[in-house]
Amino acid sequence: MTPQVIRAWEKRYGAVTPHRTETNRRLYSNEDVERLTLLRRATLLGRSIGQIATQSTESLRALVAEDEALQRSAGPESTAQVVPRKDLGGRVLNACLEAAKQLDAVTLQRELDGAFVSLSRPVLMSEVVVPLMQMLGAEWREGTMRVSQEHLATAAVRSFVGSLNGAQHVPISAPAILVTTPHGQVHEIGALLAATIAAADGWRAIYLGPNLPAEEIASAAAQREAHAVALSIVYPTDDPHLGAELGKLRRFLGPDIHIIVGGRAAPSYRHALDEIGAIQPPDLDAFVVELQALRG
Ligand code: B12
Repeated sequence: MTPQVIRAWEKRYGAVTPHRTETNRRLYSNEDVERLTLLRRATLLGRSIGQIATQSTESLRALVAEDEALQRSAGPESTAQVVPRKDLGGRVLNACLEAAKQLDAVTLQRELDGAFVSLSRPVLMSEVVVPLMQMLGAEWREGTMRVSQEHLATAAVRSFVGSLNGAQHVPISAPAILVTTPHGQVHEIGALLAATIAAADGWRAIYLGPNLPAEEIASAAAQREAHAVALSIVYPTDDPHLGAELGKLRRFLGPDIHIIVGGRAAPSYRHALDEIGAIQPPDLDAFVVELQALRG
């Protein structure tokens, strides 16, 4: 299970409630692990997570035992009929990775388009797009994927997520949010995802592309009367110029425009981000919560 799925099951369905350390890290008990395992097995057998997430561990054990017995008694022919609906995201993910390894952009695009039709937008993001990017990075790092394969997949995902942005109709009166990455930050998929999510939440999301100097972001914000600016910071974690760039951005924007910052490297710049009063949601689910609070 990916961390995204575990967190979504936790937040959206209350499947487990892990303890927290003083630094707010999650600590899963043996029972939490057992619950997640049982829930995973049950969803693979066709159960919907929403219907079973809060059942007691004991009744989950019984339910899984019953479902697995049923499946065994139906024989191997029946497995195809036990449609792992909830696991569609996982299947698409594997198919996308395989297509990337085959350098098959057509299949990759088709898988993403198919998932767009079958899955809700948050599930599509949290169970397919984000884990796909993370797995591409991991496989590249581990040497099981070539740079060309990763680049092909990134290009396909970039154009797919970009097309989702264009496809959303938002009233002209909706508050505007500019989305970009600051100067020196070239990884843009996080920003694109943030733009898609903001648009789905009813914002007029204006994606400016990556790697923009503070003055360009501020001038675009003035031109489009933006309520907020969202930035994605992914790599590197130690850019000596980024703190100053963020300070400039706050000065140019003035105090009233909200700055929201996410991305895997954002916590490395916490000090500078705190200084400019940036909202720092740890993930895209928390981003939605912040967006709703700002609108409210
Ligand atoms: C695609 C990719 C590239 C592409 C980017 C193309 C593009 N147009 O974006 C290219 C090929 C250019 C590239 C280049 C490099 N990359 Co690269 N890349 C990736 C990869 C595979 C995906 C990045 C991505 O889009 N992630 C998806 C986002 C959505 O995930 P995320 O950043 O974790 O964000 C999460 C949250 O933080 C949140 N979020 C993100 N943005 C925002 C914004 C807001 C407002 C909010 C609220 C939330 C939010 O959403 C996500 C889900 O929760 C990652 C692997 C990975 N694990 O991410 C490596 C990775 C980031 N790259 C890495 C490296 C090392 C490089 C290079 C140095 C490689 C090289 N030797 O040349 C260069 C650096 C280029 C540069 N000048 O900076 C490393 C960084 C390691 C580190 N120390 O941090 C990674 C992690 C790969 C790895 N496993 O080692 N890369």
